[in-house]
Amino acid sequence: MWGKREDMIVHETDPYNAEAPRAALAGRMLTPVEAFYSRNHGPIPLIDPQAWRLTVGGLVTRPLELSLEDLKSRYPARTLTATLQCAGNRRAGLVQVRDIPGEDPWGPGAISTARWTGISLASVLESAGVRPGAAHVAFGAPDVSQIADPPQPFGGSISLGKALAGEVMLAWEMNGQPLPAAHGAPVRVVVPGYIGARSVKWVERMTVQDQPSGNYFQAIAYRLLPADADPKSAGPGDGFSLSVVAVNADILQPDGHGILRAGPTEVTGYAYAGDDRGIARVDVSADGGRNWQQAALDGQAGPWAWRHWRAVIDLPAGDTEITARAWDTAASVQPESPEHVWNPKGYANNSWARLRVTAR
Ligand SMILES: Nc1nc2c(c(=O)[nH]1)N[C@H]1C(S)=C(S)[C@@H](COP(=O)(O)O)O[C@H]1N2
Ligand SMILES: [Mo]
Repeated sequence: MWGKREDMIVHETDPYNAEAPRAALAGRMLTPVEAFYSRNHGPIPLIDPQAWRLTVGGLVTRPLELSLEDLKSRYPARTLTATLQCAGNRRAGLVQVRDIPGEDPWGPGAISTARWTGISLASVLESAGVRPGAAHVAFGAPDVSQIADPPQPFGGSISLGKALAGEVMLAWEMNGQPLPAAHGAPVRVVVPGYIGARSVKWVERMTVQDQPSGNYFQAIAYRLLPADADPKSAGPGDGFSLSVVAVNADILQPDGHGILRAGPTEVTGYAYAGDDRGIARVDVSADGGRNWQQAALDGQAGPWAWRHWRAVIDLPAGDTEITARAWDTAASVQPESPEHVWNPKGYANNSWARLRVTAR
């Protein structure tokens, strides 16, 4: 379905929501498009690239209407490797603490990395001329979500400061291929370092404004509520808005299936931190965090990409819980327990990676 691997873990078919199994992400700096997670709140639209237009309005001196050809011919093209992580990545760990009705129990695969080709959003904003009073850039898409209350097209916004930082892109290619429908064809926003929800797919409207977007997925969903809040009655402005991704990591290999051989065992995984944070260190433990050893970090595919890591542990016979935790360059470390970060919508679980394995 949608050009994905047969072994994708499909949480929903309509709308399509799927992540790759751990093994499909292991050891790959770039995620093949067929393994890249897909997160949708409504039906995937099929858009004629010839007919597609992007309007730029709001607090600008020159409102624009741009075709795909305009984007390609008027602005300098660029390519950037960036990781996208859904705010719901690793929600399954929170669900084990307490049920989270109405949200998919994503495993560690709601994160993927691609080489994105397109243009810098800043160059479009520059050509439109941002007027005084502007503080946010809102994005609108055509996919109408029945999950929203009331049902509405998907949208969101980022601060003007982030929008003008060079890394935010309007992209039409991933990994050298035109964007497939499931990833936003013909053009999507890519906001490196922020939760995936801000990387609006099939973008057709950009509005420069003095406030964040009033869209359901900015004003109500993708906000972190206190643990005792009722998500069904949450209104605009409750909790706080999610944007920058906190330090996170998970284990990709072993993958928890089958029986391993006791003895030296290679453990690999990913670590990621948003915005100007990098991964400084990853620790791995085979005894619940009493003793840690440092993993080796694989090469870095640029400042906006995840970091893969590997360590060889001495795996005892029997059942073991392997744990891992990453530190970022600001010395933030992942919290030990999902109980500490549990929230009613199940966002931003960055507690220690934990994987149960059996060895003989
Ligand atoms: N128009 C639109 N854009 C969207 C979404 C959506 O449902 N509709 N989902 C968002 C969310 S929550 C995430 S995590 C990313 C996922 O991007 P992907 O499907 O390319 O992995 O797209 C974001 N952009
Ligand atoms: Mo997401």
